[in-house]
Formats: sequence, structure tokens, C-alpha cells
Amino acid sequence: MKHIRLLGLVLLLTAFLSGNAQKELPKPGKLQMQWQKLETIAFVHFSINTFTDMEWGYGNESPQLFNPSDLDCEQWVKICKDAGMKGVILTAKHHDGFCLWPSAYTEHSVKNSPWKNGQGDVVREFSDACKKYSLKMGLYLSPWDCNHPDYGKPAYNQFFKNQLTELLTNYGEVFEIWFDGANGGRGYYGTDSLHTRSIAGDYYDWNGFIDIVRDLQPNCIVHGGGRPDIRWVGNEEGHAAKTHWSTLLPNEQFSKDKRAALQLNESHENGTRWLPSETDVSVRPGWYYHAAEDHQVKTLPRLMDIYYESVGRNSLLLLNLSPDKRGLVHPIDSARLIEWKQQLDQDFKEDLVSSKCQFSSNNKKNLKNAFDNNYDSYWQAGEQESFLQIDFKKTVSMNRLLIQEFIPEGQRVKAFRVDYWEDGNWKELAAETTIGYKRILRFLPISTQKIRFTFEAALAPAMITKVSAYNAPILLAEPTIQCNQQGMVSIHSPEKFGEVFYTTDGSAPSRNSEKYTAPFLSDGKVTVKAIVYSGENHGEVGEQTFGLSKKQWTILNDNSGKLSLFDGKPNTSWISKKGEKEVRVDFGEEISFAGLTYLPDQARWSQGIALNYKIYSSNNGKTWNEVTAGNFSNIRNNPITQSIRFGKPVKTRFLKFATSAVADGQQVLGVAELDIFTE
Ligand code: FUL
Repeated sequence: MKHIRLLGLVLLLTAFLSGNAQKELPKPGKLQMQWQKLETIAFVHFSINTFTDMEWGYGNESPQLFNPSDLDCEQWVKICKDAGMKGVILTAKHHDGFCLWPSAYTEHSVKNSPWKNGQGDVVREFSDACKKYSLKMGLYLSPWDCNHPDYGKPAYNQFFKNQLTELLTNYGEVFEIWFDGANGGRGYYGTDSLHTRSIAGDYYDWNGFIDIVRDLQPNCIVHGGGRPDIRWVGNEEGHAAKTHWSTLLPNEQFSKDKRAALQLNESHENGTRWLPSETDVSVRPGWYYHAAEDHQVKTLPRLMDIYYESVGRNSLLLLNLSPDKRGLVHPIDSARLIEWKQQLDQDFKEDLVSSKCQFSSNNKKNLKNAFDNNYDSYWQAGEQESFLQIDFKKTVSMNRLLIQEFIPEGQRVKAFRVDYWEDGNWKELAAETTIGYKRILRFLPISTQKIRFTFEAALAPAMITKVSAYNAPILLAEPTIQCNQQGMVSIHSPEKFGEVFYTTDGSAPSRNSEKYTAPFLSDGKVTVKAIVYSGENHGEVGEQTFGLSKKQWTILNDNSGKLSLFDGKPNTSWISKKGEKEVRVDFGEEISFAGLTYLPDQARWSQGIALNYKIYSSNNGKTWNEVTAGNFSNIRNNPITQSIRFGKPVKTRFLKFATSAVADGQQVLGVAELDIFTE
């Protein structure tokens, strides 16, 4: 006993004398460390929703609907492999409760579907495909189950444990299990009506669930739930905040003044748990396949942004694929993923930092460790303001810098600066905050001979394991096209350089088309196509079709005078008066239309996201007739354009769009854009 105490004292003293007496930092476990190094993994959302065209099913869908004609899990997995992914996670059961494997504990599964006469098992085929292509296999098991009669009652916990046990026993090694936090909305729950079952915060037996995971799959990472190993990044748009910690405070210590999702997006510098983030985002607007979204597969520039804003900001990217009714990934999606991989390969083709460079620092010890290719060897900054300098020995052009911290000893850097050498002086290139496992900076190309990183503030001396520089090819993004209420069309190129050309007659734009210089008037229906050129290099074509002229449209209950909901700009919103939760529109004349689209407020601190809707028509703006009503699925996490199609076209001069349930219990309706469609 005495010896142990003495040893403790000696260790403490040694730590103090070596200047390392700082507070113990949270550190990743072995599994978390292995997981982080995967960098990009894939999601596959495929289930009964694929056949009902829904995002959240109700649980009352007949298993007879599940009947893929050409299901081929190898096709999904091969695409993921070719796209450079290291693992792939399948939705074995989503919120509607339908199981892709023949679970012994429910009838709501593939065993009662016509697919393979009820003899099939998608999880088995998926697991075999992952083995064949040497990809790690993960599974998504939704705790919310709209089909199960016991959901909301204590008995359901045992049912969930049984299903978890089946999945973790019968299909080989599972590298990640995904527990989704979604809950609410209407479900069937084995009764004949749709209703909401709410659950208390401590409803699920998380300790029991996690014990099963640890016992059956000791190498499995847990996403979500009550005892997670990793955290959600706080949005489904594909971006981590620039300041991005892998450490998090316990839930009860979250700041009351900032939305929880935003805190997950940045996390806490003084976090006490190591809980790195996973950025989940779909290649399409929705998670499931919808034919209507075939033209909305994310563009290459958007996918590149997603990579740089997730992997490049100390997060891990979980990119979703949505196989279609055939059970195959659509060719648009697979081609886009491969293009994305090729572009990534191009961007990181040649590391300009090589043994031909000269490295210097005010702390020379182990300097070369910051420039070798071994993650486990690092250079440690001696004091605050320590620097790492690279002399390329010739002028080089670059537009990317990559830097990595050695995180097994915790995430340390709070602030760093990058300067480059120009005309005999140091010039600031970037002033940044966190680094973490990997940080990639993108900037307009510079030509220089020297680069210098300065570590300005850190929780403990910075440990840098890698610094690289690249000159990525310029990728011209597709322009955005907007039309305001007056019918003025404007085209915006996200690049600072490049020329924009456009057409309004449906033909493909090229260098020979009209050159865009200023907004132009278009009254009524028009399709605008535009493209950005830089020399011979060009981006993808942007396209927008605008419907009826909105010149005469007004809002009856507009209290601000601002008509932002018809301005064609997704980033401006109209917010109702408190308590009103509706918008009443006067079209100025009777019009006939087949449905409408609602784009919720897009702001980070969004206001008035409607969870459900009721739509009314009127011919005097006073007495209203209900046209249709319903719920929006997953709109809180994924606030994309929602389309509401009426049973039959509606003829009306006045329209009311109302909600009785708003996200976060807010008492206003927020609308970024409201539009109608005629066919
Ligand atoms: C969300 C779910 O509600 C979505 O449907 C989807 O599965 C996504 C990955 O997580 O919270």
C-alpha cells in the first residue's frame, strides 16, 4: 500500500516538473480512435418507405408492399467501396417497425412480403456483400417502432433487446450500431388508428441495450441513445462547425442560451467526455428514394463542400444512399459518388510537403515527425506561439492545407494562424481555431515559397502528427437562379471568378449563350439554365423553372410588410405574428393549381418550422374550406422543401396554410418560400 502511494507521489511530481501538470484531458478509447480513422462511411436507407414514397412510415403499411424486383446488396456495397468508403450502415428497422430481416419477434418483416416468397433476408445479403468487398458492416435499429403494440409500454424494452440480440448475433461483426433519437409523429402501434404515443426521457433501458452490444459485439461503436460512443453533428445538411471539439459536456451542463443542436455542432472546449461527431447527410434531399428527387441528387461541388466541412473539420462523414424500388442504387447517384471520389483523388494527388522541403521551428525536437506519414509519431510544441515552418525551396501554388493533431493524447489546439511568405514579408493566410483529428483549409490559390503555422493557444502543448499542402484543381460550382416577386431573375455564381452564361428557351447553355451581367425581367412561366466558365473549364448547369407570375400576390395577415415568402430567396423568411401560426394569401385572382410547396425557415436558429399542416381555400378571404391536412416527416432535422399534392386541382383566389404543431413548441409559423404547382 505504502509503495503504491509513493509511486503516485513520484508520478505526480514528475508530471509537475515536466510542465505537464495541466488538467487531465478527455481522450479517445481504442474503438473511438479506430472509428475516427475510417473518415468516410456510407448509410443505406432502404425499406417499406421506398415503396410508399415516404420518409417516415406509420407502421400500418402492409409487408406485401415490400417487393424489390432486382435487389442487389453487392451493387450498393461495391459503389461504396469504389467511392472510398470504409464501412456501410443499413437501416435494418426504421421508425415504421418493418424489419429487413425475418425477426422471430414480429410479423412485420420481410418474411411476410412477396419478395423471395417471404424466404429472403436483406440483412444477410447485405452482410455477405460487405464481407465480399471487405467493408465494415453497420446496422441501424430504430428504437421508435410505430408498428409494435407495446411501444410506449415497459414491455417494449424486452422486444427491442430481443431484436438487438438477433441482429448482433446472426450476421457477423458489426462495426457500428445506430440508434436514432427520433420519436413522435403519428404511428399505428398495432391498433386501427393513427395516434401519437409519447415516451418519458427514461423510457428506454439504455443500460440494458448497451450491455447487450458490449457483450455480443465488443468492437462495435454506438451512435445515439443513452450511452453513446459518438455524437450526432447537430444537422442533416452535412457540416460540422469550423470550431469543432471532440469533447462534450454532460447533457445537463449544456448552455441554456444556445440550441442543443448547435452545441453538438461545435461541442465544448471544456467537455468532459470524448464524444467525436459523425456527420450524416444524404446524397438526395430525403433519406429514402423518391423518383421525384432524381434531379436533386447533390452536385459534385456540393459533395466536395460536404467532405471539406465534415472530414476537413474533425468529423467523420456518413453519406447516405437511397436504393430505389428495384433495390438498386440509381445510376445518377452511383455516377455522382464515383465522380466525387475521383475529384477527391485529384484534390489530394500531390502533397507539396516532401523531404525536399526544409522544415524549421522554435522547438526542433522531433520536428520531422510532423511531416512523415506515420500518424503515431508527432511533434510537440514547446510553448504557446510555437511555430512550424516549411520552406518549399521554390515557389509553389497551393489552395489547400491539411493538418492533424495526435488525438490519442486529447484534442488540444484552441487557436492557430497560418502565414505565407510574399515579397519578403509574412502575410496572414488564415486565423483559425480547432484542428482535432484532421483539419483541411481551403483558400483561393496562393504562390509562395514558405508557409508557417503558429499555435497560438492550446489546452496543453499542441501535438502535430501531419502537415500537408495541395494545389487542388479549380472546380466550378453550378450557379443558383432566383426570381423575385416582380419577376426579376438573378443568377449567382458561388465562385469569385468565372463568367456566367444562360438560356431561357430550354436549350443547354454554353459560352455562345447570352452572358449574364445583371438581373433581367421574366414575366410568367420560364425555365432558366445557366453555367459558369473559367477559360475552357466549366461547371455543371444550374436550372430553375418559375411558375405563374406572383406580382399580384399579397399576404392578408402580413404584419411586417415584408413579402419574403414570395421573393425566391430561400435565405429570407416571413414569420407570422406570435400565436397566429398561419399565413393567408390573396392571389389577386382565381387560379387553379394541383398542390403547393413549403420551404421552412432556413436560418440556423430557425423559427416556426411546421410539423403538420391544414390547407384551406376561400373565395372571399373570410370563410374557409379545408382542402387537405397532414404531417411533415423528419422536417425538424431536415428542413427541405415539402410538396403537398391535392387529390384534385383546387380553384381559389385565397389560400390559408396553417399549422397546429411547430418545432420546439414555438408559437409562430415561419416560411422561407411558399409556391404552388399547376400540374
Ligand atoms: C433521422 C431519422 O428520423 C431519419 O428518417 C433518418 O433515418 C436519419 C438518418 O435520422 O433522425
